[in-house]
Amino acid sequence: MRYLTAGESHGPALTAILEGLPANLPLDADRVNLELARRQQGYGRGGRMRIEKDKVEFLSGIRFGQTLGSPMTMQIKNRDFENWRDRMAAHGEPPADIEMVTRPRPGHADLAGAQKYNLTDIRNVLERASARETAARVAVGAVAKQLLAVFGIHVASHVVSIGEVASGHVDATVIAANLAAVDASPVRCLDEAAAAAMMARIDRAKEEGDSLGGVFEIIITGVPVGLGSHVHWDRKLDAMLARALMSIQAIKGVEVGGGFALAALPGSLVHDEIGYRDKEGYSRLTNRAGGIEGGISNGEPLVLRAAMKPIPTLYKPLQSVDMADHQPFAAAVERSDACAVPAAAIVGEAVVAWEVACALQEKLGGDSLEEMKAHFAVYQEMLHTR
Ligand code: EPS
Repeated sequence: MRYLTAGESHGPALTAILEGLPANLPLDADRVNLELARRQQGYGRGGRMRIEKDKVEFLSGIRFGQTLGSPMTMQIKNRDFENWRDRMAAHGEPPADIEMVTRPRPGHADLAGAQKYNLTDIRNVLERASARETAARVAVGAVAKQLLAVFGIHVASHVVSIGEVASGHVDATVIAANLAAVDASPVRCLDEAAAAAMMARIDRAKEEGDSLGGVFEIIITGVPVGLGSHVHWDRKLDAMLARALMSIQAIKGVEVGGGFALAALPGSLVHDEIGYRDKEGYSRLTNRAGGIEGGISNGEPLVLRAAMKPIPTLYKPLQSVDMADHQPFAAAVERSDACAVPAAAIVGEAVVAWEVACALQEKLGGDSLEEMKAHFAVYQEMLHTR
């Protein structure tokens, strides 16, 4: 399975094309819209989210609520396009009073993008580099989640830290079982004291014209043994998941299971001991591996974390150089999010859901949902004989 997204932040719409989905998968548009709404939440979001109310439209690949096996097109309109019609017009001349963006923001794709693509107006870079694109990826992930749910696989997430404010430890299984409570927190954090401190920290960053990053955790339960493979680098499940998470705007690091902390421990305190029970089969007594050994899912929940850097669009100006005259400047912006870590966690759920769905589809094969289900049943039986 594969997908592409297209669309500029202030263009008419975002589009995603998904290919390789099995036929006969029931798809509920409301569940896609629910995921889109989850991404729009979060303490610290800026003015743009008051304009947008993301809704999906299916343009192909589905009939009477079920996939056809043909490429699926999804579209999310940008309401803000109404305010940008002239400046983002597909044809004609630019309006006489158009303001070119020539001042690159440190930390954004602005300068490197303009240099690479030989563009004089940085808007031609930032429109696509914008995290607006993640709305399309959340729609894609919402489809993947509906496929995964058929096989009892569920994806959850929560925010572990914002700036220097960290949540107390909450077990991954508690998060997976209490996703509605996580969603009810404006910072998507179950530790109420930490959540209050995170919001206070975001308020302070806003007052100071600054922005904040943080860390979120993704938990996927119900993943069967055997997704991904040890045989090739690009089939390793942890590699697929890390790449997907790193591809989210502003993500600078990914951990699997115990992650970086494991490097400081001896092996005897790291590796998960193996147990066996007659009816349930094999298990791990701990899950420091984050559910993946040798690039293969081992039947334990997948646990991944991603670190998001602070958003580079700041009210507090940083030193940069104008591309029009190479003169230094330090200018403020008009509109930005102070913190988008809670939203990024939803995007993380989506991209990970897609990768797990791809690995499941590769494991089971099949052009229809019925075929996938039949292969799944055979595989489950085989596992019980090992
Ligand atoms: C973004 C800048 C802001 C964010 C945007 C990402 O948009 P604008 O430039 O229109 O104020 O709100 O995020 C979204 C629109 C979204 O849907 O997440 C950026 O520069 O990356």
